[in-house]
Amino acid sequence: MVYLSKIAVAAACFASSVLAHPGEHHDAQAVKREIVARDQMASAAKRSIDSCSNSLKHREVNARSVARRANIARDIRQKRNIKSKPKKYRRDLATLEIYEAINHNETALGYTPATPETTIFSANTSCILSPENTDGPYYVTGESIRKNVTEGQAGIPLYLEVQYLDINTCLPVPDVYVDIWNCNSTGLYSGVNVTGNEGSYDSTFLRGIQVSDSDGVASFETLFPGHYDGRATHTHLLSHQNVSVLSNGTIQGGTVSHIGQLFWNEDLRSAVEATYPYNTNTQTVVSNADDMWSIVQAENDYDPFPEYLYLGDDITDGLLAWIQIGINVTADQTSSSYYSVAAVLQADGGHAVASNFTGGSGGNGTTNGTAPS
Ligand SMILES: *[C@@H]1O[C@H](CO)[C@@H](O)[C@H](O)[C@H]1NC(C)=O
Ligand SMILES: *[C@@H]1O[C@H](CO)[C@@H](O)[C@H](O)[C@H]1NC(C)=O
Ligand SMILES: *[C@@H]1O[C@H](CO)[C@@H](O)[C@H](O)[C@H]1NC(C)=O
Ligand SMILES: *[C@@H]1O[C@H](CO)[C@@H](O)[C@H](O)[C@H]1NC(C)=O
Ligand SMILES: *[C@@H]1O[C@H](CO)[C@@H](O)[C@H](O)[C@H]1NC(C)=O
Ligand SMILES: *[C@@H]1O[C@H](CO)[C@@H](O)[C@H](O)[C@H]1NC(C)=O
Ligand SMILES: *[C@@H]1O[C@H](CO)[C@@H](O)[C@H](O)[C@H]1NC(C)=O
Ligand SMILES: *[C@@H]1O[C@H](CO)[C@@H](O)[C@H](O)[C@H]1NC(C)=O
Ligand SMILES: *[C@@H]1O[C@H](CO)[C@@H](O)[C@H](O)[C@H]1NC(C)=O
Ligand SMILES: *[C@@H]1O[C@H](CO)[C@@H](O)[C@H](O)[C@H]1NC(C)=O
Ligand SMILES: CC(=O)N[C@H]1CO[C@H](CO)[C@@H](O)[C@@H]1O
Repeated sequence: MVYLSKIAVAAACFASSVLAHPGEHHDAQAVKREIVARDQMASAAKRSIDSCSNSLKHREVNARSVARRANIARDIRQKRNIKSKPKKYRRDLATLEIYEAINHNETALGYTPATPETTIFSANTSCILSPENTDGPYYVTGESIRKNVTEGQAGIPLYLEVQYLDINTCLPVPDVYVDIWNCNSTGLYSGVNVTGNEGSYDSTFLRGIQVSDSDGVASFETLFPGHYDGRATHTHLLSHQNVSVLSNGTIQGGTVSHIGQLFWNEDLRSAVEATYPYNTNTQTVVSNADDMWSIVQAENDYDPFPEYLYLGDDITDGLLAWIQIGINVTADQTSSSYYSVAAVLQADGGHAVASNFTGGSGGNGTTNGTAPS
């Protein structure tokens, strides 16, 4: 994955008198088994995607993506009246600007098989299946289809574009309903009952669903996640297919084709954490390296970090981030132990669901960046 998950989740409730997220406790043996299973799955998917990633259609999709991202960056900057130059990190801004220029000229998007791949893959991003990862103990079903999930909370605005590609064809997958959730800038999730947010089943901040378009793209206006004890900073994503859309703007039924997490590059996380109100969070910060599963899959195959662009000079101007996620459209993760539902939101509010969360991955609080053997 995509990046999604090279890292898996980690977990670990560090021994502490204050456990902000006591539900996030994992069985080490179960985790080891699941990491092996996930690696096998990812490896099959990688072979699968390698066979089509050089196809003209796939490359055209990538070219359109570059143009679309450049457009989005321009639009948001205009909307927020940001005048300073955007900064591109992890990739050189020059590359983005080249594509931004190309974007005005549709002819230039007509890449041929002779176009160098490096020109087309603007982001050093290749689409590889993102290994499945646990959805953790805080997934809530019944959330609303909405793009802007911020509910006015304070934090760094994050415009997140997620593109789903079929690992067997390398083509975009439309009509994927994507559930997103992450903790807020001070480290708490909505919709669940955790220390600091007891019984707040009715809250919905930073949760919502978007559907992918013909280019496989779903995008959210959210906030960069904060951090909490025992886990590196991350954003959860869960993709549904073949769902029914209900008249009240929620979804029902279908399959869960992918469960994953996005991790955020350390430099970026530190820059965010230096701003208010992230810097008021007293929970322990866990680096990606210390999120025990991060080194398990430190291979070139997966890059769990989204690409990102500072929309202006200052990080508080917001970020545009994007990632491609390779999915197996015929898979259904609902019977996997990675799938666990904490609560369900209904017309009369949120309700807890008896938890069957078994961990999926993570440590037991005694490990520290050490891969299970
Ligand atoms: C559009 O792009 C094509 C292909 O790169 C180029 O030949 C043409 O001159 C461009 N037209 C304009 C108006 O930029
Ligand atoms: C991809 O990354 C490599 C190594 O960081 C860099 O040399 C190369 O220029 C990058 N390519 C693009 C298209 O950004
Ligand atoms: C998202 O919604 C909040 C209010 O819930 C609003 O303050 C904010 O401006 C919206 N964001 C965008 C990008 O429209
Ligand atoms: C994060 O959520 C908690 C629980 O709802 C709330 O008390 C806190 O104010 C929120 N943080 C921000 C920055 O809104
Ligand atoms: C929230 O969790 C606490 C501690 O586990 C428990 O005592 C309380 O009953 C729970 N509240 C609700 C509304 O589920
Ligand atoms: C995709 O999912 C199907 C159904 O679960 C499975 O049979 C197949 O092996 C998977 N493909 C890959 C590449 O993982
Ligand atoms: C866990 O609970 C959810 C929601 O009740 C259920 O759909 C799923 O099948 C359960 N998973 C397992 C592995 O039992
Ligand atoms: C949406 O409609 C479904 C079906 O009637 C219902 O079960 C669910 O509680 C409703 N959700 C909300 C948030 O109103
Ligand atoms: C945590 O996991 C380690 C390694 O598997 C094990 O040796 C240790 O006994 C476990 N500790 C607890 C409290 O479960
Ligand atoms: C965690 O791992 C790092 C790097 O291996 C090591 O330097 C550090 O001492 C470890 N911390 C604990 C508490 O074991
Ligand atoms: C069972 C079922 O309806 N599967 C469909 C789910 O959606 C994909 C496309 O998103 C179809 O290819 C499947 O046939």
